Amino acid sequence: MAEQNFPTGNLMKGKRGLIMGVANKNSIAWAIARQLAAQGAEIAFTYQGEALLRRVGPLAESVGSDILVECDVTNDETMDSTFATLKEKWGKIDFLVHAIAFAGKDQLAGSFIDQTTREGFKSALDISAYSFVDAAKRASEIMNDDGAMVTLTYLGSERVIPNYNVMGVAKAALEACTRYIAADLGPRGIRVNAISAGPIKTLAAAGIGSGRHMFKFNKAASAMQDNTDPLGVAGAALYLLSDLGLSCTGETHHVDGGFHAIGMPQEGPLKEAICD
Ligand code: NAD
Ligand code: 0WE
Repeated sequence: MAEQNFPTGNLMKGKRGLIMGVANKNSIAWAIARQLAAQGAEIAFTYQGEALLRRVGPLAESVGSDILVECDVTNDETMDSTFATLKEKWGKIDFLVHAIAFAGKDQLAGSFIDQTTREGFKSALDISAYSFVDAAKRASEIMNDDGAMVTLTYLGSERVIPNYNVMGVAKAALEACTRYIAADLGPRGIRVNAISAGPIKTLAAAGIGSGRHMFKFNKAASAMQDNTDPLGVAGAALYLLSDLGLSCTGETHHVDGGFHAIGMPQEGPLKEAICD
């Protein structure tokens, strides 16, 4: 497998954890997995369904993982069996990565009020926000007292992004869940944070209609005038999941080239495009 090299180290040596949300080599969860593995972590993976095993199996194997469990977060039995497997094989864990989101395709195009149905709303919030509460509860029951959890979010929670629609509402809930889970587990020394990544070309970002425009706009309007590198997201996850992250909890940390910090972009290509 031709993958970028991560500098090796031992920031995660002796730590074991679960990564949920690898679909293929472009998944943000996979960049995180490689970064953690390069620092000595032992990793268990879940995959969503039989079809993804063909992709996730070889990836898991390449980082020396021997725990690979099928898990659909809407199916309690698969959640039960995932955490039962971890308890049986390892007893305790040290970290959890949650990188899961889904809304019906019909919800993610057009106007928010027209497109958002009761069922679409329920399912987006269930899969993209409640699943973190559920996984965090189960993980906390087998987590060592200095453990840590990370979830992935997007700026659409704080600001309106065209077509992101109900996913923005789900991410707002996910970030609020992060703070409440952090408060519950804080007394045990378990830290819980979210990383707000800028747009990255993954399976989840592939299906979106205005993709080309979105990547171009983010590049032009961000502080760094570039798109988000998944390696930066993986680096942030390493910080938050290792002991480097001590005392950081309940936080939503942006890794987006500074896009979130900009009110009006510098003069440049966007000005050229708007003014004549
Ligand atoms: P991805 O498609 O590689 O990962 C999404 C994962 O969600 C897949 O592995 C899929 O199997 C899983 N999933 C969906 N429904 C599920 C279910 N019912 N049960 C179990 N798993 C389920 O895409 P990604 O971009 O790496 O997404 C990972 C996370 O990062 C998501 O939370 C996403 O919202 C977030 N994020 C992505 C971007 C981006 O631009 N790609 C930016 C910010 C945040
Ligand atoms: O969180 C996401 C995407 C999550 C996602 C993607 C899909 C595509 C396929 C959730 N549900 C689905 N459902 C499908 O049927 N991102 C942060 C990436 C993303 O998605 C967008 C974006 C960005 C950025 C959708 C519209 C506008 C911007």
